[in-house]
Amino acid sequence: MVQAAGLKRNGSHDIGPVRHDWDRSEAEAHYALPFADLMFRAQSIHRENFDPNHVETASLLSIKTGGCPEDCGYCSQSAHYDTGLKATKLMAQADVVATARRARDAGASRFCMAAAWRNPKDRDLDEVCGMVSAVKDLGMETCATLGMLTPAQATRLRDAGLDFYNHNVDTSPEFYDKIITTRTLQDRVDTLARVRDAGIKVCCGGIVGMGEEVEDRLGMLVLLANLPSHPESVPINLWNEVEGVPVNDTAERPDPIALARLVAVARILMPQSVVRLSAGRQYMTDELQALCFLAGANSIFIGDVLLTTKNPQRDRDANLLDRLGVKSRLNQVQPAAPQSAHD
Ligand code: SAM
Ligand code: DTB
Ligand code: SF4
Repeated sequence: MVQAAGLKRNGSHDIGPVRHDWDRSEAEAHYALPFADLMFRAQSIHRENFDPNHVETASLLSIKTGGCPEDCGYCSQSAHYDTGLKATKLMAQADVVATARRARDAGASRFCMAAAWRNPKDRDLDEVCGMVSAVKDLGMETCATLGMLTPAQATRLRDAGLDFYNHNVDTSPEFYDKIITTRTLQDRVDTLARVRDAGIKVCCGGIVGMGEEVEDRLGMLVLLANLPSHPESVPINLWNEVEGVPVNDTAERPDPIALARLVAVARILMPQSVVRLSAGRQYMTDELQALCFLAGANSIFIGDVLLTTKNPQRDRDANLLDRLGVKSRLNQVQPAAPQSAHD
């Protein structure tokens, strides 16, 4: 068996440099460690790089919903499937800014604007750049996810004040073709390079629970960790059920312990990246979320909806973070009802 790099017999470890040459067998070796050793290693690395008692809070808005020409087999917004979702036009800037302000006042520090496009048309980008600048003026970090970008479009978004661009690899190279056929993994990697070259921070992760094997989940993490720079944000989505999409035929929700192990491996492979527990927290118990925070997750989406699917209610999140003694903007703006840590 491959030795999990840097782990000493007593469970302590040497924290090496940030690496971009991970082998899948190393990820597998970490994943297979006794749970206590894996969690200790991940938590130690987490503490070297982050405040272990802080969780970032981001908020999402679908600024253009549905009717998407891509065939992502998990997505409610693809025009290829009958999901019952009504397609809408691009929202007006004033409505987007009003939503961002409410999200900020409810405790979000980052606002992510998502559009169901294969790629933005230049006239749409004019509109989105206006939204980005206006949301930035609210004092929030800005993020957008609009599909594939040209270099010139990435530069325009940066000039408008975009801090992050979300574009996911979604799954392992081996499983990718079973889920999406209308754009290749290489197309995605090319967009990520354009975003990076424009000086925008990268948010890139994927989905688990679509019927992939553990090796695919680890393959996805290795793919992310071996990009020329680690994404600053790594969203790990648990597939949120959607009627009418092909993933329904293969989906299998991961064992909760497997999910905590995966988060720990993400933390070890990408020690300085913010790891976000993204979609699918609605299916997670408080205890599993706590384990994932221990494993190194340090960001969540807040708000009752993500784009088209459900997210835990704000009060539940505020209460959970409060019971864990986690500091976040969520607790600062409206503290959860007091509850003893010993209840
Ligand atoms: N259309 C753009 C794109 O695909 O790049 C941006 C929006 S898309 C909804 C962003 C990401 O959300 C996807 O890449 C996928 O990882 C995630 N996602 C979409 N539907 C999901 C679902 N039902 N459950 C979990 N994650 C999902
Ligand atoms: C990401 O990785 N997760 C977010 C964000 N990037 C854009 C999207 C989750 C979407 C969940 C399905 C939905 O609500 O439609
Ligand atoms: Fe379109 Fe994005 Fe959904 Fe794929 S994930 S169908 S690109 S909105």
